[in-house]
Amino acid sequence: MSYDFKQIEKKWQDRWDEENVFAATTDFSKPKFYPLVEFPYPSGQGLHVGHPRSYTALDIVARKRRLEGYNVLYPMGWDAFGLPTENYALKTGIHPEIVTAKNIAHFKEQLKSLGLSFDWNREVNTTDPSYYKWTQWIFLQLYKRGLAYKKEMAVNFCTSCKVVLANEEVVGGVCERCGGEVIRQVKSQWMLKITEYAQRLIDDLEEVNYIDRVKSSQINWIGRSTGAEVDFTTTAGEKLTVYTTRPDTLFGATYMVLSPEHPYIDQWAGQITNMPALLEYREKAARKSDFERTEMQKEKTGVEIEGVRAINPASGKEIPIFISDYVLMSYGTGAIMAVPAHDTRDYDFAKAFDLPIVEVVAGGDVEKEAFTDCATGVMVNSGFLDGMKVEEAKKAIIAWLEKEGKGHPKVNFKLRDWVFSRQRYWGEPIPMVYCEKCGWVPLPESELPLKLPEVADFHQTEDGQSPLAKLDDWVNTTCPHCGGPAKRETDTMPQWAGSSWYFLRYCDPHNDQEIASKEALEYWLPVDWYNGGMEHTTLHLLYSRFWHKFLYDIGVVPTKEPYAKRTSHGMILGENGEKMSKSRGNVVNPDDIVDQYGADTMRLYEMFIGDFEKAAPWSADSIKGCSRFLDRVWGLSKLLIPGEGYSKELEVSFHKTIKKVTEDIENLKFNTAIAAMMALINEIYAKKGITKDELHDFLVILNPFAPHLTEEMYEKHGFGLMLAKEKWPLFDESKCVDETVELAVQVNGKVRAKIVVPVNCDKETAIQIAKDNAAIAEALVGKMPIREIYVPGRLVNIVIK
Ligand code: ANZ
Ligand code: ZN
Repeated sequence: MSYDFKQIEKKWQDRWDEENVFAATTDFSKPKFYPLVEFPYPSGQGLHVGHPRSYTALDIVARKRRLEGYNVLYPMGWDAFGLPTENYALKTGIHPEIVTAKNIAHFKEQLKSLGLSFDWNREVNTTDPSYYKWTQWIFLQLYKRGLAYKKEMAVNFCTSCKVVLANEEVVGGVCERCGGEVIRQVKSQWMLKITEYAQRLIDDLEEVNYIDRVKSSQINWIGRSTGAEVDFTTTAGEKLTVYTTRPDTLFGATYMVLSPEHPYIDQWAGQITNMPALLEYREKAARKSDFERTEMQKEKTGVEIEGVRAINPASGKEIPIFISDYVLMSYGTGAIMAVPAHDTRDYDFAKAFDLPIVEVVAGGDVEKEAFTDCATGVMVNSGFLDGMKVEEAKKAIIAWLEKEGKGHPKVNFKLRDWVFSRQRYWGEPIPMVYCEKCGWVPLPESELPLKLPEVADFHQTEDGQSPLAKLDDWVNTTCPHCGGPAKRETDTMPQWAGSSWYFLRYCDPHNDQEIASKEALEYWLPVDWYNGGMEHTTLHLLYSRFWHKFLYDIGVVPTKEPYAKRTSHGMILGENGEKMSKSRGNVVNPDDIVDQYGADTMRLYEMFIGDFEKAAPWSADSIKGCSRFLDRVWGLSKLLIPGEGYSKELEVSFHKTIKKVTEDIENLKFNTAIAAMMALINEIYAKKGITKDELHDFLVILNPFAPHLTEEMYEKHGFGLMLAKEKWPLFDESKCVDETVELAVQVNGKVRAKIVVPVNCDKETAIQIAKDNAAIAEALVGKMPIREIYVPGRLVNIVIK
């Protein structure tokens, strides 16, 4: 029997809205729970089936915690600045603000149709000036403490679109939009000093409960390495400093390599005799991405610097210096000592340029390949290091370098400072002005928000500046410091800005004096449980942890870490097991599912689809199974029998199922929680009866998964005003074990053994347990059972010939 989900779901969504049922209260004496899901980018495509996987999961947790008596803040908002909307504006001329409002309205309607229990009173929108006022305010605080600075940086420039591209718009080295060639162009950019927080971003992971794969990808991204800086003298006079993780191999350094952008090349122009060749190579290297440049497999290229040589501080030997694109200016010192015997890239380069390869760690075969193993080798050809193991030699050489004043230990991080400028329109204006006399001057906080001005044309200028640069009236302003003429910054912030602190705003979203009140932040922080995609594990998670730590340092927030717990859901794939995409034609629209089966089925299905943390293919059959299950729940009304409490037959099953659902929800095992409820309903149907109390508790535990149907049945049976205000049922651990009974086992009517089985044991199981008994097994050897009799609670009789 099907139920009328269309009517029921609409009715309850309206009721929840009207009565503000899911609003977090400001009663800070209650225990709190703050679950968070990543707020979406309101794209033109609308919601996809991946969004509800995360949103429903934490909705289930949120709903359960409310029933357990917590004050729950489950908020939602819009991460609405960014490229797709801007690109749409470029194509159609429609203002991003209009498109954003329309997309948000659509998303919101879709989310509401899923019955998600968000507190809509706290909705935030990163493109709203009352919101980005605070994004700009945080930027000013960073600037005032020296954590925002301007720097010449290489950016991606599409030679055919003539625009500056974000890294994510460069796919496989070409422009994502036109496939045109992308080159690196140097521009002055705002940078944020996240590197200052690198060590703390690693250390404080100890304090939080992140799933392992998230934790380790944060650590890898930050990329801490330990080694030494070593000074080489040069025939040009200046010393050349390198960073190495293998100072033990110093005696094996047979040449050096500078990054093609290294400033020494220009500095040494007087001594260098092949400058044109070097500059030509530098020009070519500028066209490649860092990724291409450092690829292991790629053929090594370079040019020797003629006229200047270096001296190895350990061996005293004079060695050549090259430039090559496999050395990056952005890491270490932009220069390396090359040890071809023990580094693969140096090895390939030495082979290509016919350079000496000197083995300094014995144990490999350097005729064939670089020997990179540090654990087993022993030092050779290395003077006072000979005979030592690698780790020992590292210590000895660093001590020697320090004594000689030629080097010191050094820790480096792969993490780079955050390029914070975009030459784009649809972002937060950076609240800075440039004055010829005073330099960069921050806008006074009283002038925030600095609103994004209207423009007629969303294209960048010919020279790749933001469209804001065309607004002379807006650009030309007065210096807040000296009152003289000044120009506004025309770069805007990256999309990552607004999402770096949004969880703070939810705590007190209408506050126009501060980010949020101290009391609200004290009460709600940290976020108790944050779920989101693995694709946001590095950038978003790291950026928001960085901002949070900064805000902690300046006394704005009370916790060191923003999120106490971080989990991540697997992707939902198409029925064919491939990623859903328009081009594959396997995209499922959540609206269609809600329309055909209802939101409760959609929710239940997305939670039943498989292990929450793993990718799972869509399955139309499995949706039907979930829909049938809910029909059977609806049918329970017809099975009501008189009686109070749990019936004797179902008591253990109820306690067990409540325990399982209670615990599984907390452990992201939504699929097994649902399976347990499905098993319980089978038992109820088999028994053909359910008491009112049993029905009541069944509805409560199913409610977080299928909130509409359960509310309707709850009302229909007069249990109370609203299930959302109920109490989560408790289970009794001691009643979670099956009651057992002893059976006599006879063979041809004669008792041969006694066995213990569960009270409600079925025939098949009882016979199996009997046959597994040693005495019975022996009696049956070589015999043929012709009849098996089971009298529940009393005996099993096996008749043999
Ligand atoms: C000598 C050496 C010998 C190295 C050896 C390695 C093995 P991680 O672990 O990533 O920090 N390196 C240093 N700066 C570089 C740059 N700007 N561009 C490219 N490579 C650079 O790696 C540090 C190692 O990468 C350094 O240690 C250096 O090579 C190289 F048997 O120095 B090594
Ligand atoms: Zn000035």
